[in-house]
Amino acid sequence: MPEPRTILNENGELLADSPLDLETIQNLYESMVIARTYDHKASAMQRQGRLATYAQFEGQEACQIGSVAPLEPRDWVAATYRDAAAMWAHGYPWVNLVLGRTGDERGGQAPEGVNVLPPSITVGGHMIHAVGLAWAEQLKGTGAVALTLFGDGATSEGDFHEAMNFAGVYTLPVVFFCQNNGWAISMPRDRQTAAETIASKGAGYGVPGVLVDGNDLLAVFAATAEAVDRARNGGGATLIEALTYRMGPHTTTDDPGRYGHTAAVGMWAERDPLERVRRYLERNGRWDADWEAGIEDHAHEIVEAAVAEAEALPPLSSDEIFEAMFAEPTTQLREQQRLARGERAHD
Ligand SMILES: Cc1ncc(C[n+]2csc(CCOP(=O)(O)OP(=O)(O)O)c2C)c(N)n1
Repeated sequence: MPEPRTILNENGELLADSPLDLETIQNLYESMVIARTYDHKASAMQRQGRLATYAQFEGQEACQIGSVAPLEPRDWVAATYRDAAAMWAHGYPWVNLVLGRTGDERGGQAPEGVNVLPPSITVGGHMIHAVGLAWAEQLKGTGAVALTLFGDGATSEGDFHEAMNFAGVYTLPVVFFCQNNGWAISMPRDRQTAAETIASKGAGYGVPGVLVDGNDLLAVFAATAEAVDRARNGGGATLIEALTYRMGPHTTTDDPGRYGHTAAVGMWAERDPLERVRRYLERNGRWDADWEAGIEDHAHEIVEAAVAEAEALPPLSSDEIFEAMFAEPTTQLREQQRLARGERAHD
């Protein structure tokens, strides 16, 4: 197994030059703290019956915050049910993410100008969308790129092949970011593919593959920044495999104690992506307990405000539910809407 690219080791020491200055790292650390605060809050809300099924991302914060950080607002993010932090980091409001988990259709609508697709529940389907967006941007000559995040399990879907192949042939400005978190529900990574690494699959499509330490914010940032730069400058797609671990269950409906997931949690806890950055900042005189307490308070304020806003919204009427999906509702939806109103489906 080749060694993944690492810049910041577990003790918070640099193994190579940092791609970012200390102030930017402080800001990204704060984003990771906000993301984790949201993750804990959402899990608790699900337990209280205030959210439907929730997919935790604890342990994957460096992947999600670090990969989005090199993007410009004009770039696109197409991600999954587990990628709330990445979506938020590119402008998708927490309030929409909360709403989405209550089944409220308004959660799936990004505000105007926020180039983030709603989360894909269909494993792998959104990679195709990212390629379509990248193709459109290429045809328009805008210089915008698309970043798509997905799991190790998604690489076994036909969509992965189609997306990678098309992106390779058309030299599209897209970055494929695989968060290899060890599991696809109960399916371990070694049952997912016989390939030594997922990154190596890029070769079959003429797309460079990069293996990176997914719990290292700086390595994730550097690898993605290089891939984004390449894509923007006409060099085409890159496949990044970020090695990380899903610290919690697959979702709040999963019991990870029933398969081999839990044994590795302790080892991965020592590689916590936040702790690593915290140590680095402390070594460089940029972290102390007061500063931490301040950003944690701020994180709670942000998350609680989003929850309060989402829960204060009057629910959609049954009529509005039918309007939420398409600009022009389909004939079937119109029919269902008429039925819900108590009208006859057909005249
Ligand atoms: C097309 C499709 N098949 C199956 C499922 C059921 N399912 C939901 S999540 C999941 C595992 C996905 O694993 P991975 O891609 O590694 O992402 P992770 O959940 O680990 O982030 C499966 C099989 C689905 N949502 N969509």
